[in-house]
Amino acid sequence: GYSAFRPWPNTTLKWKLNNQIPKFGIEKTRIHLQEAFDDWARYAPLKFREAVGDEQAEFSISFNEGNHDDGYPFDGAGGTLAHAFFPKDGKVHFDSAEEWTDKYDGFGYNFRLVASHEIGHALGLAHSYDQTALMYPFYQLMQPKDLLPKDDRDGIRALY
Ligand code: TQI
Ligand code: CA
Ligand code: ZN
Ligand code: ZN
Repeated sequence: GYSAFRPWPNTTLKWKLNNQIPKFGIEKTRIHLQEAFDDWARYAPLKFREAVGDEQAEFSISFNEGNHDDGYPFDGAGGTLAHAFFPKDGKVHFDSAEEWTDKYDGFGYNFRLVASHEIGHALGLAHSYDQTALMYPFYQLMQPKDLLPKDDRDGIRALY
């Protein structure tokens, strides 16, 4: 319901993808991102859609390599995979040097899962101590077709 403390006060929030990696191309990347946003939209009064044309967007998403002028350079394959900043910054960056995948076979880093985790941060969620949570700060495969883990659902509902 309504809370004076919603980190993003609007109900509908827009996102914009600025670039792509050859591995997925633009269309797949857009689909995975919308799915990652929808992971959260299912459990809170929030709607996400891609910005159209030169419409202003709350979330600015890009793939970056090395130093990219926000003070948090990426580090090549391994190490940092991605980062996002707390509201109301809206930047979500992915290290383009990573082995991104859209499979759930344990090879590479699953783009949709990492994107959902980063969007959690961009929506105002911190890390969780619950090992089953998406916001637990260690990469682990989970099936996104299932519900988001209870800890994450509780977290987003508390904020929105
Ligand atoms: N990037 C860190 C992360 O997103 C960056 C970070 C550290 C951070 N502390 C933060 C961002 C506090 C916001 C608030 O957690 S990461 C994982 C996980 C990373 C790690 O590259 O280490 C995921 C990115 F959970 F698997 F460890 C995505 Cl899913
Ligand atoms: Ca890296
Ligand atoms: Zn960055
Ligand atoms: Zn994190």
